[in-house]
Amino acid sequence: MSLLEKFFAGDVQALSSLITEVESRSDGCQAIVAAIYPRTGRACKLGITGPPGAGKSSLVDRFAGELAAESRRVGIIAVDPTSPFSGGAFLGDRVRMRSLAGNENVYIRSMASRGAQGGLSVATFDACLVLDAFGKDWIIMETVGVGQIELDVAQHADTVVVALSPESGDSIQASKAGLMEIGDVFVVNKADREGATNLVTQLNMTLEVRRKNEPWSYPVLATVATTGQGVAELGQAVRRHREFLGRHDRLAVRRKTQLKSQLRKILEDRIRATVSRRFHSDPDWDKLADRVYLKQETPYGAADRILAAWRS
Ligand SMILES: Nc1nc2c(ncn2[C@@H]2O[C@H](COP(=O)(O)OP(=O)(O)OP(=O)(O)O)[C@@H](O)[C@H]2O)c(=O)[nH]1
Ligand SMILES: [Mg+2]
Repeated sequence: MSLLEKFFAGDVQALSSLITEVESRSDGCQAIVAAIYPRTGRACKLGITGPPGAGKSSLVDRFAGELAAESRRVGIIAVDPTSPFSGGAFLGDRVRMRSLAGNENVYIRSMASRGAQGGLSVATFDACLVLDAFGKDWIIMETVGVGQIELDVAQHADTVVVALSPESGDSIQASKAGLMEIGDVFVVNKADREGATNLVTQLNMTLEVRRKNEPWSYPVLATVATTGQGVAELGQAVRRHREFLGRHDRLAVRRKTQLKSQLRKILEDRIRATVSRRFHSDPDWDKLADRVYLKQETPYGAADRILAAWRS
């Protein structure tokens, strides 16, 4: 049986291998996506992001556990900003989802962002396609809300949950990182700690403008991931957002916007690859550099000529 046949037969090893392929951006990537693409689009995609240590993994652990108990099949991608490329199903320290270990309805995969640059966003998108085609009902992506790449990944989701905690000025961090703009549902986790009620109030105030201008309620929930308090309500809020998207075609609009940005990234990747390939192999570059050095041409003029030569 070929790898793809095994994959379609539900083989988890094959699932892992395909994700490894798309993560490495190997030449086989394109063929994989072509083979699975018609079977994608069914899964609910949830992104969860927030400052380091807010309790994202603990929340995912609980939420995914509830879904799995309802016989929902769940795929989790944890984007780990610290660990080097692992290539396998290695789980970084940041993925604390102990209760899910061994749960046959749940597949957890860690993807490293260090060294991946812009490719990570494209790779995670493809990894979601793989999980979707495998038959996962829910795909959950956890990212630390620190940089543009992580925000891009979170925005592949149909619903974005922003998780904060009352510690270390999380609300300030959230607005700096642009998290307030990308969230659909907000969570103040560690509600057992001092300052949680304050943070809920602050968030509600910040969200007032968005609530006025848009037809969604942008709920703010308090949770204690370690005990599970509030996690059922979080699940309800996520489902309500899903229903909201289902009305008036909003889900399709959102996904098309995501596809446009995916297309753009693929094009940028390809153009970057073309430039670096030609830069190393094209002898004309040396001649051009000579001309520019001798003031026979400006760098811009040379660049224009190169582009024109490529086009023809
Ligand atoms: N007191 C308290 N501690 C919590 C709560 N939720 C999580 N924690 C603890 O906070 C720490 C971080 O939790 P994680 O779930 O790993 O947080 P995270 O946001 O996934 O962390 P990173 O992925 O490293 O950014 C762990 O020690 C948890 O046990 C909570 O509601 N209350
Ligand atoms: Mg985590």
